[in-house]
Amino acid sequence: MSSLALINEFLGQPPNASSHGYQIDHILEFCHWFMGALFLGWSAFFIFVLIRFRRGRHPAADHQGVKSGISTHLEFSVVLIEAVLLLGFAIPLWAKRVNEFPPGKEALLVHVVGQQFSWNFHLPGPDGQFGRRDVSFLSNSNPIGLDPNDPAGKDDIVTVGELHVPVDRPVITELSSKDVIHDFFLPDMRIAADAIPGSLIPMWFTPVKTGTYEVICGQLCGLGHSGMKGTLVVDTPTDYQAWLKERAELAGSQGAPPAGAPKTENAPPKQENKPAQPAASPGPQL
Ligand SMILES: [Cu+2]
Repeated sequence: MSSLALINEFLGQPPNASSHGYQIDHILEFCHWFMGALFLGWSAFFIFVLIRFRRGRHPAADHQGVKSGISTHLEFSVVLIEAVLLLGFAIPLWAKRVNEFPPGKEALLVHVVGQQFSWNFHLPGPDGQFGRRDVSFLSNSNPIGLDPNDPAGKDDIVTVGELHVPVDRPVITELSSKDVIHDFFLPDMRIAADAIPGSLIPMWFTPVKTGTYEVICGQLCGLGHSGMKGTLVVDTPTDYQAWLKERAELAGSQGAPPAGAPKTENAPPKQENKPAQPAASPGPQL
């Protein structure tokens, strides 16, 4: 089986680094070999037909068509195998991914906000609480629109392009987008889900290998789509805690979010001015 699995590697798939990924890999292996067999079979049949029904041998068209039942049996077999793949393997695996989320306490929850053309990551910080987000607070220095007046958001960690997670712990990413539809794709984790403006879409995986992995956008989202990449760093628990501490200190020293905050804090009576802010910010929706 391991030599059969080389087909995935041959086709450029990176090694799996998640707990469920081997199941995806088995389906992919089977599909690749099956498609390879079909390609050879149909190609051979095509060449046979070209020779067998060449003009030299059949100057007049035959309107009877095929009389043998072999082609029907072959086609039925292909449909049967595909139905077993879909109903027996693909749909149950997909159902497990979308129905069986790990318990909230066990998992690490991260907000992921896509935008043209980068990924923003939002972690709750030491207090474990996410600060409120609102589109009216969006600015270049506050890319996810954190409410500067919400105490829960003071220690929140916001990073652009790089997400750290601990190994062997389930991660739930809640996906959204500020502009168009993106797709948060982690090829090494064998998982992807769309980030859609106005929706919060949960996705989960458990990284089982430490390392640095690629985050890409899986939906053609504009001219800069090919550059919409990020990094997922899977740390040991100790390294992860050290990273959290470093980021929390950074967030504490800068105050979260850095900009946007003084404007609203200094002018509480001018609440009416708030709606003017979204017009200045590039992202219309969060
Ligand atoms: Cu994108």
